[in-house]
Amino acid sequence: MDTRHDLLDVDHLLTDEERAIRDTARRFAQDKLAPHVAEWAESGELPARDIAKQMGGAGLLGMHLEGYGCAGVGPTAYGLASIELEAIDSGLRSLFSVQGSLAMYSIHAYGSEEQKQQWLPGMAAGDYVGAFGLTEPDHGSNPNGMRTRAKRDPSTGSGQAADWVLNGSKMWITNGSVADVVVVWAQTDNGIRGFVVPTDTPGFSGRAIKHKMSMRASVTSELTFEDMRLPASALLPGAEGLRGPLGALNEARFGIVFGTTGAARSCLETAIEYATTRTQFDKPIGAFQLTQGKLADMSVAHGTALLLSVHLGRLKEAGVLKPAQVSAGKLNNTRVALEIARTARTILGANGISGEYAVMRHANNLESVLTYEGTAEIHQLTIGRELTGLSAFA
Ligand code: TGC
Ligand code: FAD
Repeated sequence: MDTRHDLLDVDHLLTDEERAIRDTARRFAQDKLAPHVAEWAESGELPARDIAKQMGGAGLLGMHLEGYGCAGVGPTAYGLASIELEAIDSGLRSLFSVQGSLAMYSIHAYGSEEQKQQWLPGMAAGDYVGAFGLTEPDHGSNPNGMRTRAKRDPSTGSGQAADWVLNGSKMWITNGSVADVVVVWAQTDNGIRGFVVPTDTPGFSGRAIKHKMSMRASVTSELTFEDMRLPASALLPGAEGLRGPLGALNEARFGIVFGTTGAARSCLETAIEYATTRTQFDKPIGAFQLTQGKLADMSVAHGTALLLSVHLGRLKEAGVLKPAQVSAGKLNNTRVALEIARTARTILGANGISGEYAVMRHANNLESVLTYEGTAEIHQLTIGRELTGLSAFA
């Protein structure tokens, strides 16, 4: 156990199998992603399809799902893999989360047997890239108001289930413009429903959003659907209402609880290394009490965030994890990671803003993580509702 990276010995709480999965994910992340990530972030160009293929080959995509080519590992092991990816870059963990926990989970949990057979093995292998379209330009925190609409087409021949016609747009969709398949949430005459949409369907278009100052090593897109005809079999039969997308979000938010501690760990490691090698006033800056105070606070905050993650992992394994507890983990650990990244930035002085170190990239990414998968305020309100029984959303 290395107290520099795990002060509280959270490693002690893991099983041998979980440590082995964590070590495999770490090797993959260090060997295949770390050498290239600064260049991807600098250029704003991510070879997402190639990376998905590599993640699939390493058994990471949909690793927490059972069957259909997925490994079926436990929640904590899945969380540990999220940490190793986010220690490299939140954008790479996003690719993994959206594929496994949003797109694949939705098909796995709500799909027909035919949909599962058609998509999941290829998505697990990384041959197909998936995306999840909930947010719209005018509806982010309140997806209930979404305008994307799926209507039954009355002209469909008699005796067969009616086709659907999809119109609308989605915004800020991770993997969207490089995806093979998007799980799209839309209003129907019977409330919000999910559709499995192959991106080669006529009427689909995707555009990558440029000029991002955060999540530069991630593909983020605007998607448009114009009179897209989908067969009746595109509907996810098992999801009705907002419960469908929120159930998938619960899975992805759980991964973020762990993942953000990876970004925090990376910043802490960099800050310790820098503080022990950078000299000012004839001393390593790590010998100044103010620097040690920062490092101590960062390490305690990282350790307690990691402990919280493993605790929530154990609750999930026991089948008793509540959405408000996931909100508590996402809210706390994202804030903690952002604070650690900002403090690490100060320890590195001017070097803190350089792309040669990862801390500013992590800090900028974590600003997105604070907003996506439910903003910090939405998670505060979710916890507030749990505590008071009163909804303050609207
Ligand atoms: P509300 O009445 O609370 O719930 C509607 C129905 O959903 C059920 N439910 C949940 N089910 C599973 N997990 C959860 N976490 C759930 N939360 C609620 C609930 O039981 C209810 O079911 P039923 O059967 O009774 O109808 O809904 P509301 O309208 O009050 O809205 C609540 C609110 C504001 C919290 C919700 O709209 C929300 O979470 N908004 C935030 C939207 C959001 O998170 N968007 C994320 C888009 S995807 C993304 O950001 C991907 S980023 C890329 C990456 O992951 O890396
Ligand atoms: P808004 O909802 O407009 O919120 C703006 C501000 O108002 C926030 O501070 C918010 O907390 C606050 N606010 C809103 N309502 C309330 C309230 N009731 N009480 C108090 N404060 C409130 N979405 C997807 O569907 N799929 C994806 O793959 C995806 N990937 C993303 C990737 C990135 C890099 C980013 C940045 C976003 C992504 N999103 C994705 C969208 C993300 O989920 C939304 O940005 C998020 O849900 C917030 O929506 P909004 O940006 O429209 O903000």
